[in-house]
Amino acid sequence: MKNKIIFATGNKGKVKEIQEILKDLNYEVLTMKEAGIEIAIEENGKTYEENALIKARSVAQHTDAIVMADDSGLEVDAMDKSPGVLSARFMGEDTSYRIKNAEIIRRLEGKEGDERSARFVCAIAAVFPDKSEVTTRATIEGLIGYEEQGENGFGYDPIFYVPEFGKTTAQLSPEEKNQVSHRGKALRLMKEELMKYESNHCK
Ligand code: ITT
Repeated sequence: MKNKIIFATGNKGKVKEIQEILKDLNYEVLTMKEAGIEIAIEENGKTYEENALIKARSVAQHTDAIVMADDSGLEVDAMDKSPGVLSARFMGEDTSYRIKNAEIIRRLEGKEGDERSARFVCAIAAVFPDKSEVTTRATIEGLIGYEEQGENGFGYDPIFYVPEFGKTTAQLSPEEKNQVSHRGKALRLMKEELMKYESNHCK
């Protein structure tokens, strides 16, 4: 039987990406819902790492499996790096991304080129069965587009333009996005941490 990693997220867009990126591991990757852990978590940290740890620790209280969590966001330089850690709550958690994306485009009216710079940031936290903890972080740099483009991905992807590809992250295939994204890179760093944990604990 495979060991389990429980991912403390309720975001379906993240789940798809995480399952794909971790599929080569010799672990069964379950969401907290699939693991039967349905708890409300208050994300009141000030940083991505704090929030990722808050989520992972909350779920780790209910299991002895490895628990991981993702906290991520979009930083728009012309908006003082907001929405940042508040990306899910920007204009209200239930507001559609069509409206949120339109508002960001509106706030950048008159800005050109590098004045539209932005990045996605992702912190991944892990709580291991011995309760040791580790976090990783990665980013992807881009520009805010002038209109939504693309149907893939989720959230702010349709307005996040990556100059190297000449496309938004919503126009990249899921495989291409995972290769270059904040989440793909942070999760691959976390895979290395997992290997270190295994080599120290499973002799
Ligand atoms: P969980 O806490 O349950 O994981 P959440 O959606 O509340 O889900 P966050 O607090 O980490 O997650 O919020 C991150 C938000 O940042 C997310 O809802 C998106 O709006 C945005 N975001 C993060 N990564 C993104 C990506 O790859 N593409 C598009 N938007 C992204």
